Amino acid sequence: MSNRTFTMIKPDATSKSYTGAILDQIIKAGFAVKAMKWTKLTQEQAGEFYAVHKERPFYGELVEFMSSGPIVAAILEKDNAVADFRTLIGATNPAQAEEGTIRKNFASSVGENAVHGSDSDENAAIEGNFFFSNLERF
Ligand code: FUP
Repeated sequence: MSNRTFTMIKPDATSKSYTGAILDQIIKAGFAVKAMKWTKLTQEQAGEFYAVHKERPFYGELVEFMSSGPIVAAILEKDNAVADFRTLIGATNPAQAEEGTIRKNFASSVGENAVHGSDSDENAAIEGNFFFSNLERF
């Protein structure tokens, strides 16, 4: 069990000005911000980030969407961070997400689902390293 996870607030949520409300919910749930940036992925960067989904039918749409506007990338710390953050954000499809979860509150569809959360300690480390150098973590 590691105490860090990685998240992105996705372009659908930043464009609807949900960034502050989502960060508020994350912090109130007990996560501490260890690194954070407001940035925009190129198509190439989005393709690389989601390379594990390359063969999936939604890959092209996913890359297009994730490079369509600004995102907030962050490394978060809490005991049991990966699992607890997945609980906080809810199911991939917001229609199936539990009441009160971030995706239930802010997402509109399975593609445009407001936030990303790492699915394992290993991927949390890989994804955090994709965005942040050691000089950008406190
Ligand atoms: P999650 O771990 O909940 O973010 O979900 P997945 O790893 O299964 O999917 C990664 C991203 O691919 C999702 F956030 C949105 C996108 N996706 C689709 O667009 N359509 C699908 O049917 C499944 C996922």
